[in-house]
Amino acid sequence: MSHEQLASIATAVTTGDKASAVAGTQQALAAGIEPLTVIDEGLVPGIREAGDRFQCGDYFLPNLIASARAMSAAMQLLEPELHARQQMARRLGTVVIGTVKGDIHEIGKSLVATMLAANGFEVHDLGVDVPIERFVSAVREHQANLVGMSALLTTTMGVQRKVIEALRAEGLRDGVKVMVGGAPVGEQWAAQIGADGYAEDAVGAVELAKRLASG
Ligand code: HCB
Repeated sequence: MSHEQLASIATAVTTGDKASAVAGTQQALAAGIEPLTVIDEGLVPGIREAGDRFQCGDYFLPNLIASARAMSAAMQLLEPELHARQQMARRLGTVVIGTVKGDIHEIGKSLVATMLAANGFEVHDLGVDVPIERFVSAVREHQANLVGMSALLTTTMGVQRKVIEALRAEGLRDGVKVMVGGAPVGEQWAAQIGADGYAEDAVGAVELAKRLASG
C-alpha cells in the first residue's frame, strides 16, 4: 500500500499535479510514512523523472515549473514534520547556505537547510542566485563555521570555486569548512576546487556537516 502511495506522489510531481501531490503527501503522513521516505521515494524520483523528460525533449520549461511547484507545495507540509522529529538539543554549528549566483534551483538547497536546522545547526539560508560577496559577508556577519553551496547547472558550478577563493582572499577560509552539492557536483569536483566535502543528498549533508563541525 505505502509503495503505491509513494508511486502516486511521484507521478503527481512528474505531471505537475500540485493538488494530488499535496493530498498524497497528507495521506502518506496520516498513514505513518516517515517524511524522509516521502521525500526520497516519492517527491525526489518524481522531480528527477520530470528532469529526464525535459532533457530528452518530452517536457518543456512550463512542465518543469509545474513539477517544481508541486514538489515545493508538498515540501511545505513535510518541513514542520521533519523539524518535529528531531531534537534540537544543542547547537552544533552555524551554517550559511545558498544556491550560487546565476542559479535559481531552490528545492535541494532548502531541503538541506531544513535538515541541518532540524539536526541542531543554526542555519542562515541566503536563498538562490546568491552573489559571491554575499556568501563572504554572511560568513562574517554570522561568524559561521560552515558554508553550504548548491549548484545545479554545469554553467554555475564554477561559482562555488569563486566563493572559496573569495573566502580565502578575505582571510576567512581557515575559519570555515565548505561543503558543496548539486546534481553536476561530486567528490572529485569538491577536491578540485578546494572544498572540504561533497554531499549527495540532505541526509549525507547532515552527516558531513556534523563531521566537519567537529573536526
Ligand atoms: Co532546471 N535543470 N533548469 N529547473 N531542473 C536541471 C538541473 C537539469 C539537470 C535538467 C536536465 O536537463 N536534465 C538541467 C541542468 C543541465 C546542466 O547544466 N547540466 C536544468 C536546466 C537546463 C534548467 C534551465 C537552464 C532551463 C531553461 O531555462 N532552459 C533553468 C535554469 C534557471 C537558472 O537556474 N538560472 C532551469 C529551471 C528550473 C526550474 C525553475 C523550472 C526548476 C527549479 C525550481 C525551484 O527550485 N524552485 C528546475 C528543476 C526542478 C530541475 C530538476 C528537474 C530538479 C532539481 C531538483 O529540485 N531536484 C533538475 C533535474 C535533476 O536535478 N535531475 C533540472 C530535487 C532535489 C531534492 O535534488 O540535487 O537539487 P538536488 O539537491 C540534493 C543534492 O544535490 C544535495 O542535497 C539535496 C537534497 O537531497 N545538495 C547539497 C544540494 N545542494 C547541496 C548543498 C550542499 O552543501 C550539500 C548537499
